[in-house]
Amino acid sequence: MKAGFVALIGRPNVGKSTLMNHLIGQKIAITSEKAQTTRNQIRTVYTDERGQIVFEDTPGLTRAKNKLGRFMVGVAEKTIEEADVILWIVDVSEHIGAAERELAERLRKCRQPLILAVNKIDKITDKARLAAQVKAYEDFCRPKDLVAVAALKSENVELLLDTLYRYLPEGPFFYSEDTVTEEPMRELAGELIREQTLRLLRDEVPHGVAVTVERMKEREDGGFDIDANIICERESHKGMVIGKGGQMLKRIGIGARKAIEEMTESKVNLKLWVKVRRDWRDNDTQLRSFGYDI
Ligand code: GDP
Ligand code: K
Ligand code: MG
Repeated sequence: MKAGFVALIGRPNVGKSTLMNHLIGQKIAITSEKAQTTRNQIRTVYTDERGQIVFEDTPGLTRAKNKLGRFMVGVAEKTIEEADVILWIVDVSEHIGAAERELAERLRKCRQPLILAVNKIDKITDKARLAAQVKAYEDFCRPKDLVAVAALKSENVELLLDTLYRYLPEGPFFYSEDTVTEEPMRELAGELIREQTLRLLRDEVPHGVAVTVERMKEREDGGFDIDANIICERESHKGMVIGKGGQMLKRIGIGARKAIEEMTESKVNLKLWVKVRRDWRDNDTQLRSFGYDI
């Protein structure tokens, strides 16, 4: 049987987390149109008759502006070192930029096979233009193998799995056959709440948001009671999270509850509080208390 680790690498917003969710066929990693959505490493497991693939989603390797940023870059570096195969994801609708040049430089030092996933092919309808863009990325990235995909539509995701298996080593499984992730349920719930803040709030606010789940208790009837805090960096941000007459917090709560109900396949009763912790992104103690293992 084949078994190994695949690191998903690429600049922010190319669709790494979306692709991982569609590769395993389940939503584990949160996604949004904003950079820095993924902060921690998220590991998921795909098992079929051919073997087992452990995917490691990463925060993008961006320039760090604070301690949280430096932590995120460290996570990505460690993931690259531990991988058997590097899966580099690019957005076909964007031009090759400084981020790709920096990544190419970094990945040149890697001994592992480099597979290129050219994502978002649904965004270019002109066949000739699409082919030209794919070719440009291939010439630039010089991968061992290439698959053009549309992660959001699960297009060519099977083909990508076939390709990854080809480059994985033979070996025993790392996880039981039915493992999809080892992330604790309450952490996934916290991420789904943070995802709503990313989707509903203006840019600068969610980048300074952390979510802590204080309580996640299963009721007798199988539902869950959840109490969570939305932590922000400033009083002004707290005001925006709550919104006029509490409207924004209500929308965040409704969206998060639906997402957690889908994940747990149970009824959820969610209570949210909003708190301010000044500049927590540069505070070691607070970073740790919010689950960033620095
Ligand atoms: P990450 O930062 O690389 O993890 O990117 P995300 O997975 O968070 O995705 C960034 C944005 O791109 C989200 O709004 C996704 O819905 C979108 N996206 C991802 N894959 C595709 C795709 O195949 N086609 C299109 N049109 N959008 C996509
Ligand atoms: K994103
Ligand atoms: Mg991501």
